[in-house]
Amino acid sequence: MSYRLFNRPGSGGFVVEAALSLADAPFELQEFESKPGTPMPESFRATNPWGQLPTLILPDGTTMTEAAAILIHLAAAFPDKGLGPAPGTSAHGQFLRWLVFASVNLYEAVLRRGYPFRYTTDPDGYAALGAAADARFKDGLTVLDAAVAPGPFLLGEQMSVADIYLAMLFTWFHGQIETPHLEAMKNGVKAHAVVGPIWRRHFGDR
Ligand SMILES: N[C@@H](CCC(=O)N[C@@H](CS)C(=O)NCC(=O)O)C(=O)O
Repeated sequence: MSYRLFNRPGSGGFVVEAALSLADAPFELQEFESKPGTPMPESFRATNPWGQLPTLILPDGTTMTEAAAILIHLAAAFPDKGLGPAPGTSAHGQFLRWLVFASVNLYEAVLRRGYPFRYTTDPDGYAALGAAADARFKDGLTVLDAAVAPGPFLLGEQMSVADIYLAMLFTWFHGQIETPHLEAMKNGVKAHAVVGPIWRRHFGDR
């Protein structure tokens, strides 16, 4: 029985693809060609009523959405693969804390910039909304940089799927920022033997 992952190159399913690969889980990838930052076709709502990627169909046919939730699930489903710390430990508390922080603050800021028409009915407000989203994203990255210190990864020496998620979000930021710990963490993710090739397929040398 295999997982089925819906995504498109450069979109949030990158981290799910990386997690499935680290878990050695069999999966089938269904990739859309549309560009990140553009809405999915309405017909995709038959698969995910919220119309977003990543969408993961589990081997038993259950549908999962929300990248952070999928990562938490996969880490629990493959406890021997080192995707995340053991549930109940304080490291796991940090793992959950920063995954959720990044999901509700950083990912959401990316969406405010990319899909402003969902956040205001006033087209004249798009530019201001995007600028405020970028500022919020930058503030979030600054907070995360301190959380990752001293590194090299969020939880120390051991990379988890939270690092891959944070590195993906960090890469989506187009502004200028000094976040040396996030930079080092991202380089560690890119250098990983399994994750590196997947990264390059999605993000090239970014
Ligand atoms: N809250 C969702 C956000 C997912 C999301 O926004 N995905 C983007 C791709 S990176 C998407 O599907 N965009 C198309 C759309 O929103 O119509 C998550 O954390 O997984």
